[in-house]
Amino acid sequence: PLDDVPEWKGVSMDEIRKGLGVYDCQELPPICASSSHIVLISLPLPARGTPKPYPTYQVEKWCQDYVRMPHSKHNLYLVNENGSRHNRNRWEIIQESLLQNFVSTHQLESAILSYNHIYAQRWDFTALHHFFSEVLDEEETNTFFETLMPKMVQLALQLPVLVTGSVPLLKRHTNGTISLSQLQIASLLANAFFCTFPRRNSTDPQSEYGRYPYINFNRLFSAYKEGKWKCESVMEKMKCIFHYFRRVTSKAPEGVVTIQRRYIPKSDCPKWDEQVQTLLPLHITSRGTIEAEGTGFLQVDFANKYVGGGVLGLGCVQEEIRFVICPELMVTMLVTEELDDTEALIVSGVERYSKYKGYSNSFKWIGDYVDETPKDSSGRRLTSIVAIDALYFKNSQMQFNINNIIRELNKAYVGFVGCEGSKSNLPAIATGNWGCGAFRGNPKLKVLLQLMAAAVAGRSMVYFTFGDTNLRDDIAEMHKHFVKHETNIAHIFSLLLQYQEFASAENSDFYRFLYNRSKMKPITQHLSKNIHTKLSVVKE
Ligand code: AR6
Repeated sequence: PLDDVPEWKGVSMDEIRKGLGVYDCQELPPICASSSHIVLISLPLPARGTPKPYPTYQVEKWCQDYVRMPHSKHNLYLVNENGSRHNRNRWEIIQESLLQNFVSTHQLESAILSYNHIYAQRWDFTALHHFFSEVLDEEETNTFFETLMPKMVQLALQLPVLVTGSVPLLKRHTNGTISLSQLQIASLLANAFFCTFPRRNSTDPQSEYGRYPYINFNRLFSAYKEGKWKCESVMEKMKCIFHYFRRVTSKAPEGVVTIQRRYIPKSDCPKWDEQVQTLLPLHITSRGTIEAEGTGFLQVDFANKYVGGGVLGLGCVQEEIRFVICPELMVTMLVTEELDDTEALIVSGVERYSKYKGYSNSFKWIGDYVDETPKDSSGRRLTSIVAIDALYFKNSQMQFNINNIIRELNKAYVGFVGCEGSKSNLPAIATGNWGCGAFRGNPKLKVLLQLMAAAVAGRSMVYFTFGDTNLRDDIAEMHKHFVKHETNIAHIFSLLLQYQEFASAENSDFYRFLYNRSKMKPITQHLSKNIHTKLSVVKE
C-alpha cells in the first residue's frame, strides 16, 4: 500500500541535477601541472594502458616537504653484521626480506620486522595471524601465499620505477594538489602493507610525522580485540583490502586520481551574519547511501581530522567503510597532514572494488564490485569525495555554542565551495548525518549547518538519513519552512544564536523554536547589536 508514497521528500533527483546527465557536472578542472599541482604521470595519457610515470628518470627529494620514500638512497638502516655496526641501504634489506616464498603470516611478520627491528617488541600481528588461521580456510590461505603474496611483493618492489617523481606532502594551511595513477597508488599501498615507509611508525606527536595519519599496515595487523564483534569487522576490512590487491595485481588499473587539499584562512570564510542567500533545493531520502545513490555528486566523507580515521584500527563506520571499499583513498593518509578547522580534502577518480552489507559490527565484505563510473578527459573516474571532519561533542550542549557553529559552517563551506577554475557547473552535494554518529552531533542542527554552507557555496543537496524516516520528514519540513519564508542565511544564523542563548539549555525542541522565532521580525536592533559584539569577541 505504501508503494505510491515516495520514500523521498523535497525536490526530485532530476530537479537536483537541473535536467543534466548524472556525469555532466565535474568537481575538479582537467589536470594541469603547476607549482601547486604536482602531476606524477606523463600527460597526455596514452590511448590505452596504464599512464606512464613522470618524470622519465628518477628524481629524489629526501626532505621535509616530500614523502620519504622507502627506496631512497638516503633511507639507511643500522645493522649489526659480523660484529660491526654499520648503515645499510634499507631498500636492499626490504628487497631481500620480501623476495622469498612466504608460506605463513609468521614468516611475513619476521620479514616486516627485519627492516623494522626496533619495533620487534612493540608491534603485534595478532589480527593478521587470526585472519589466516581462523577466517580463511586452508585452501584460501594456500592460494594467498602461492599467488597473491608474490604479486603484492612485486607491486611493492616496483615502486622505484612506478613512482619516479617526488610525492609532495599536503601540509597544514596550504593549498596543494597531487595527481597520480591508480597503479602508482597500488604500489604505494603495497608498500604500506609491508610497512616500508620510513619515519612513519613513531607514536610521538612531536616526531616528524606526528601530525599525519598512520600509514604502515602494522596498525591493522594488530587491530585485534578479544570479544567477537570488534574483531569481526577488522576481518571483513582485511577481506576488502586483500580483494583490492587481488584486483589490481590481476589487471593493472588504468585510471588517474587527484588529491586536493584546500585551505581558506578563517578571515576569508563567509561572514555568516551577512549572507543574504536563501536555502537551495534539497532532495532528502531515508533510503540509500552516499556512495551508492550519490553517484555523480560531491560525496561527503564523515572524516577524522586525521583522514582515514580508524581504517587501520578498529574503526568501521562511514569513513572507514568508504576507505576499505575504495582503498585508493588510503593513499591520502600518506600525504595529508592533520586537517585544521578551515581545511578540507577532495579526492577525485577513485574506484570502488568491493560490495558490502551491514555497518559497524555487522559490516561484511560480500564480493567484487565492478565500478562502471565513466572517466573524465584526465582519466579520472567521475567520483569525487570531500573529507570534512566534524567536531566531536562529549557534551551535546556544546554544539550550540557560537564558536562551534561557526567552526562547522566554515568546515562545510571549505569542503563545498569548489576550487578556482571550477566554481560553476558544480554537482550537488551528497551527504547525510555528518558528525552525528561517532562524533555525537545533533543531526537536526548539522543538516541545517550543511544546508547553509551549501547555499553560500551555491550548491543543492541530496541528503541520506540512513533509514531514519522521522528525521527525513522533520528536515524536509524545516527546509520547506525556510524556503517558503525566504529566510536568508544571516537570519537563520541569528536564530541559531538565539537558540543558544535562550533555549538550548532547556532542551526545547530545536525546530519548533526556529519556527516560532522565524515568524517574528528578522532581527531586532538590540539583538543584532548583541550578536555583533558576540561575533567580534569570537573573531578576536
Ligand atoms: N551513507 C549515508 N549515511 C551514512 C552512511 C552512508 N554510507 N554511513 C553512515 N551514515 P559516522 P561521524 C550515517 O559515525 O559522527 C570515523 O571513525 C549514519 O546515520 O561515521 O562524523 C571517522 O574517522 C551514521 O550514524 O560519522 C571519524 O573519526 C552517521 O551517518 C568519526 O568516525 C554518522 O556516521 C566521524 O564520526
